Amino acid sequence: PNTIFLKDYQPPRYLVETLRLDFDLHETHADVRARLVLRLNPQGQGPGPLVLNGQDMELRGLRLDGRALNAHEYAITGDTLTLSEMPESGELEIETRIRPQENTALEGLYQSGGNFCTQCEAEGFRRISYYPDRPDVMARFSTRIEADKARYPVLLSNGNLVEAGELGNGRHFALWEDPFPKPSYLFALVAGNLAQVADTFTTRSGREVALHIYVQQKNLDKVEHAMRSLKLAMRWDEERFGREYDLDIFQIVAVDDFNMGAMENKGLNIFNSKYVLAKAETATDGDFEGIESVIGHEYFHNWTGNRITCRDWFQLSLKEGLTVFRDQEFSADMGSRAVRRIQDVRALRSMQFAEDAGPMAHPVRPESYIEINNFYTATVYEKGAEVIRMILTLLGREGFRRGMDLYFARHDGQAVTTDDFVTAMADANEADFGQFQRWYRQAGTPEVSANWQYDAENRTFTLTLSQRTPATPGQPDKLPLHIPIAMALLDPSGREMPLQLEGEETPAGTSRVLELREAAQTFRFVNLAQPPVPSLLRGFSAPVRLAAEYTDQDLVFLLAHDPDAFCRWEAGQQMAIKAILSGIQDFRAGRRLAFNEALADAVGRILVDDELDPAFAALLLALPSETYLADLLDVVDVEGIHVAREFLRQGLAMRLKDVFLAAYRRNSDQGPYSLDPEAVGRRALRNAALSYLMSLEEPDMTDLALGQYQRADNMTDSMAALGQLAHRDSPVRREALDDFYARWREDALVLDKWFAIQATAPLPGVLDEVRQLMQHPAFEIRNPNKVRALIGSFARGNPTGFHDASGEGYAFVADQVIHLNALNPQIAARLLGAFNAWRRYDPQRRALMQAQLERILQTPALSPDVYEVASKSLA
Ligand code: BAL
Ligand code: ZN
Repeated sequence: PNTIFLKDYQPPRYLVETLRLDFDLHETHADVRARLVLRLNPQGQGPGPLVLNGQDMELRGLRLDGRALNAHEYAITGDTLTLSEMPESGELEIETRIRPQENTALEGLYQSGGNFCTQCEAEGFRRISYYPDRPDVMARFSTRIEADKARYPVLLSNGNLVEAGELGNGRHFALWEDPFPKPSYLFALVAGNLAQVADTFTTRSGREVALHIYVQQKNLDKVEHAMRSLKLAMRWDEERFGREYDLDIFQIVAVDDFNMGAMENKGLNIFNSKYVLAKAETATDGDFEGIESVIGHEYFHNWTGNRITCRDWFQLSLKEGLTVFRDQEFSADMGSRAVRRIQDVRALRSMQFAEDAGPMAHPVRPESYIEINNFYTATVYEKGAEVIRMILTLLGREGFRRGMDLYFARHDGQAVTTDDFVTAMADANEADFGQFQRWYRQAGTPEVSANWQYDAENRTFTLTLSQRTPATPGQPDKLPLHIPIAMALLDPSGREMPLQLEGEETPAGTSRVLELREAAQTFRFVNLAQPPVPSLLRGFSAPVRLAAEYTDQDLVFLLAHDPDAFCRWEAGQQMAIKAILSGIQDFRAGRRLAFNEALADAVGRILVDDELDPAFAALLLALPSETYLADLLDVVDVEGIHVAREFLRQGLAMRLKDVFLAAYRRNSDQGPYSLDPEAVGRRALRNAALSYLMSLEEPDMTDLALGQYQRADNMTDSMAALGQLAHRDSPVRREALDDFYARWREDALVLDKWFAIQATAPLPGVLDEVRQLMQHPAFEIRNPNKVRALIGSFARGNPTGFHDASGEGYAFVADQVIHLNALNPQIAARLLGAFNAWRRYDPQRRALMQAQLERILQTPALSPDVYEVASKSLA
């Protein structure tokens, strides 16, 4: 397979002004006619051959300005069609036949649940028609769809419906026109038997927009939350960023078979049904939050992604990092900002930090790829969002808005680069982001060290910050980054002290952002009558690993007093990490594990603190994930991490059983189910308490969980209880799982939870259960949600199962990767990512994982997706 390099970028030779698509949909195939009005790109390389992309299709007609082309006038090689002679302008008509019914890769046009739908990002359009399938070719599309009316009563595409009608012989048609030029990756088509929920939204300039959400008839009662989220997102983008919706209609279609979460096609978003369908009985609070954020995310793409798109796929973070940042801000404004921030940091640390430390590490703007599908990563998305957030931190809210306004004004209708984005930010603020641009180019998670001294005599506090970014594949040496470190100094009562740097005449506020630009820098604060405790990296102001010289007392103090919620939470995490790491050492040395009593005091105080937001309290109680702990060790100790973490949980539960029980009960009498943040927080806190209580492995605690499971009127409480019962070897385990299945056997999304809960059980024999579940009638290997729920959860969410010393977990997952390679390469490559950290394990596990990677690499007909991940892992 070929490697594509950013440095080889060339503007397109020809542009497409308009594209007319005619689809004739049948039961065994689809016929597609494309008419492209082409003209020479004045910014291109001048006249020459026209190269179009196309894959898995049969060419049935090719005409230029009405004349059928002879065989010697074009050539099809591999996945391209080349016209040797192309005039400066002309109309090219291409007829192709494709087979959506046989498309298991779920890219291009395919079928899901008997309906037709599309997924074109990144390079799926080339499976629909020959076309310059690259984001810098933006055309005005019109799409006519013809199909059997009884089977496919709903016919949708991008833009506005301009005509529809009957055709006799049971067929009908619809014609859609999208007035906004767009790249092919934003094309969408849906034809199916779907029910509609309709609403309207009035934009701030008074235009009425029709909002239509399409789902299967049986799911009509699960759409309300998605519709509400959409309207909130539309209002929020007007208020926060001045962005108004631009078409008369906005449509969302939910499909069950989807590789990603959702897709932002212009005016016709297609969603994985997981991110649309919810009601209290079937969806957890986390699902509701996920829907709000993904609905927002796809809607926000209308401006950051669609109106302004990427020049090439190396610029993916231009739209994804920015849009994740926007959806994070949206969710923060809809609920608790502090809670959302901590959740985002947890996700970043457990996924992106691991990616940055592994063989697939790449910059936010990669320099090369084999398969672009492999670069829809936590680095491009979540680290990309952190980079945007740092710009906000450096410029302040108003300056950031000025930069966004200039970006929209300058680049609307264009396909641009991350450099263009940063330049707009800099220009609007007369700021220098030259060094900052390294964040886009350098891979790896920077390590920032902080140490300090208080000089009582001179009343000064000297803070030294230094930075270093570890080597990553292809990037041995790194330059210093421009890192915003938000900070404050706390007096012994926890109040922020006035901050005056040496050389400043007066103090400037009580919290500020230090700009670390050098490898090491010293900041001296003056006029401090008492020794402060520094509060550093407030709000997680940069995506770095901070090593700060805190004593145990400092951490206790910060956990109790820091006004910054992130730093407060982080102090608790650091205490837990210290305790677990020391437990791992004991475990390795064959010693009895020692319990740190200071932690029990701290947790006890959290549990009785009535002032705390319960959602925040629940986050404080959540122990660092096994994945994040693994990331902190030089050599991952699978058993040690699990044992030490459970020892801490059980130790806390033993010492604080009554307090946990009281917190459980206090947060139980909630009255009728509600989704307001207070009620969500109370459920989170009570279920956190339950997880500690269950670690006691006492029969009355099992009864508590069973009672909760039986009485629950909502999926959050039901799943929390079932998870506890299913993850312990209790006599009621099987009974509860069977009961859950019997109750939800008709609901595919709920069954995904049932699969995942079993796949993540830290119990012996789990792999056999997973194998059996693959034979279950509700399991379907062609459905990505099922693969993620069962196999993905085992590979990534069950460290003791996947890394079982026998190596059977590895062999099993490798078998599935090989099987999926032929069906759905994107999903296969994602699953294979579970092996990425193989070099960080003990020699036995390392050898076992390496052998599986080699076996995969030797598989015949390996997709570029799987080839890239396997070969880079072994490199
Ligand atoms: N553009 C792919 C799906 C998403 O990030 O919205
Ligand atoms: Zn996106």
